[in-house]
Amino acid sequence: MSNSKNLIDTEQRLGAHNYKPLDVVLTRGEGVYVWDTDGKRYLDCLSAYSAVNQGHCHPKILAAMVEQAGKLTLTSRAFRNDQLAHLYEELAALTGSHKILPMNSGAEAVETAIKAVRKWGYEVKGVPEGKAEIIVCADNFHGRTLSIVSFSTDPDARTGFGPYTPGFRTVPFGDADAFTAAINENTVGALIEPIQGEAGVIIPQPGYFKRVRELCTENKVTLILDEIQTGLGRTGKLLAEEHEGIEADVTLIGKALSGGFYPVSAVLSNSEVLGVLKPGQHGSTFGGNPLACAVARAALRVLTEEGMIENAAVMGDYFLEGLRSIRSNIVKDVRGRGLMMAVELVPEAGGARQYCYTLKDRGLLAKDTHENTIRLAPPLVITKSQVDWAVEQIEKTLA
Ligand code: IF1
Repeated sequence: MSNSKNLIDTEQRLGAHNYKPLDVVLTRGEGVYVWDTDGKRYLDCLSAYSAVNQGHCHPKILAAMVEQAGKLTLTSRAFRNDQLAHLYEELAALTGSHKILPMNSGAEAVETAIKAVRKWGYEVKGVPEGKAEIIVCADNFHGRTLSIVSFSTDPDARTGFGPYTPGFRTVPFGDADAFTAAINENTVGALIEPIQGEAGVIIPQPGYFKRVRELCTENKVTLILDEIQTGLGRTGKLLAEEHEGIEADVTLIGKALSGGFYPVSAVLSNSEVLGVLKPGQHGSTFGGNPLACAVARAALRVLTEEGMIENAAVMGDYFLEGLRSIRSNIVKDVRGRGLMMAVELVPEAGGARQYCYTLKDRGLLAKDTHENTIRLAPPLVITKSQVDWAVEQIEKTLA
């Protein structure tokens, strides 16, 4: 029995079965490539759901991590550390945010934003205690906590986990009229993904976000954009909101904030919303720790210094063009922005998963979503010849 077979069997025997991964056991990564335990190389077109935008094991992020790990890893927020202020400054300069709250996972950033806008609603907007409402979109994905799954519309994510947290109102994604109708005097916030990832890379019609922005401003509703997946270069801009010509009141980032080395997330906002949180009202043992901050600083630096955002824009256009040129009677739709792309297959194709297995055999890793969609999101350091090679494998697989 091969080593990978043993590892898979052990995982199956001892691990909770809350995932059904592709049966490839990875042991090493560098740039756009990962290697399995048999030494086979793959082009990674998932990038850990956009957490490794900077490429696997980026040497500069690695060096920052190793250096900081040998100096100081964790102080808790009971004391200060000499990395957090620098991360704040660099994030503020990059994004124009006035206030920042560091957490770890993406879901924690989402929870933090929900707590802050509710409190802001009571203390600043004057909503009666316990009445705050937040507008969310159907087919959202914001994480796995109880409050977040309470407003999921995916039965797998939600069913069986009640009782559910109240205070959320669901509207169809991309429908500005429905959004308008959902606003009332108790609406404190709207939580939206600029592009819905898990739903299958769904990009709303031009003008939708402009209208949402106007409605939020007119009605004193805090616009929270979940850029945990779309942010930090993935779509060819630092933040996906830039494609829409708008600015959120609260922006959530995570995943690539550490280049995949460590869970680091952050809530970015104006002073008014995060300003309502006073000492003792929110926190985390690990949030803002010096190791996380040092890693995040390096991850942000390489993203900008090495031109990765521009590369994502150029290679994204090129990759999409390549995908659109594929002649196949099982392709229903090709869509994407920057290097966040999807190929949707016709239902008669029999599901995207089998094609992901064929792609794996050809040396390309991608993940199916929603039965019929292959999601493609390589690291932002991908080159033109690597895109050519990827398109060729996808073409051969779908032809
Ligand atoms: C899993 C999906 C992607 C996210 C957005 C918050 C979070 C995520 C927009 C929470 C997380 C994940 C988690 C991962 C699968 C992945 C995913 F398919 F489920 F939807 F990326 F597309 N907001 N996305 O995409 O961040 O707490 O996980 O750090 O296995 O659940 P987290």
